[in-house]
Formats: sequence, structure tokens, C-alpha cells
Amino acid sequence: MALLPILCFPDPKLHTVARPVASVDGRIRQLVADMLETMYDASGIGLAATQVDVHERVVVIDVSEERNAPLVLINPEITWYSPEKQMNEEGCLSVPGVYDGVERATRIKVKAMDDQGQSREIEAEGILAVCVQHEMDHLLGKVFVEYLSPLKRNRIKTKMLKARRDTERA
Ligand code: K1U
Ligand code: ZN
Repeated sequence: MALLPILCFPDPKLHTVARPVASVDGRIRQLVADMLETMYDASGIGLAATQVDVHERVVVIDVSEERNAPLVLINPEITWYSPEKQMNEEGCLSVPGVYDGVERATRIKVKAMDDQGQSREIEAEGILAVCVQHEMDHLLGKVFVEYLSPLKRNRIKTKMLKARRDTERA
């Protein structure tokens, strides 16, 4: 297994639209294993392949307290959104240190394959529903800061570019 570097906003590669996985083979299973290791190492609850510069529709999630319940979503599609919406505080491993409110559907249904290529549909609510919608946005090339005002987004962009410059100088 390997830790994968995570792209940071405002890297333009984060805006790439991911293509569907053609076949769930050894290469995809290795990618899933590496993404899970990377997500756990970064203390995240989710990770989309886009964030590790792989532009295929693969997501890993673990919202369990014990960090022992990985969920693998290959070619995920949201088939139903509840009409009720809720504002939730979100963070992103590609925008470290930034948290802000985003309104999302409270409940969703998601159809996806697991890492054995088995198709299934799950219903999600709470933090799992929030996380799935956040990761699906990544696969469409959308970062959560795009829901914020242009003023906030530009401040975040400036902060991230400064942090990158400071790291490069150190
Ligand atoms: O996709 C990512 O960047 C991972 C992201 C997932 C996420 C967290 C919170 C709401 C929506 C999506 C993270 O894991 S950020 C770090 C984190 O663990 C966290 C941050 C805020 C609340 C809960 C968890
Ligand atoms: Zn994110």
C-alpha cells in the first residue's frame, strides 16, 4: 500500500471531471487500498480519486468512530435526493484548515459498485449523506468552497497560495 499526495485548492486539476471506471480490476483495487490508507493517514472521513490526481469515478468513505467501516463507491450515482435540506459544517482534505457551512439534501440514495464489482444501492443520512454529496462533487470537479461567496473563496485562495509559498521557502 502507499500514501498518495493530495492535491490542494486552487490546483486546477481539482476541476477535472472524472470518467467512469471501465472494469473493477487489480489496478482499481490497488487504487482503493492506497486511497483508504491516505484517507486514514490524513484523518479524513472521505476521499475522492480526483483529490489524488486520478480522474476516475472512485470514492472511499469511513464515517465510523472506530475507523473500521470503509465504504467503497465505484461509479457512484445519486438516484434520489430528499426534498429537505440542511446546512452542515464541511471541511476538505484539499483545503486544509478551512471549514464552512454548505446546504445539502438531508437524505440520499446512492447506487455504486464495491471493490468486487458488485452493484448495490444504499440510503444515507446524517454525516454519511453529507460526505457522499461532497465526494460526488469532487468527481464532477467541484470543490466545496465553490458554494461560498466569491469574497470568502478569494480569501481562501489567497491563504492557500501563501501557505504553499511558505512551504516551498522552508
Ligand atoms: O473529501 C474530502 O476532502 C474529505 C473530507 C470529507 C468531508 C468532511 C466533512 C464534511 C463533508 C465532507 C474530510 O474528511 S475533511 C476532515 C474531516 O475529517 C472532517 C471535517 C469536518 C467535519 C467532519 C470531519
Ligand atoms: Zn473534499
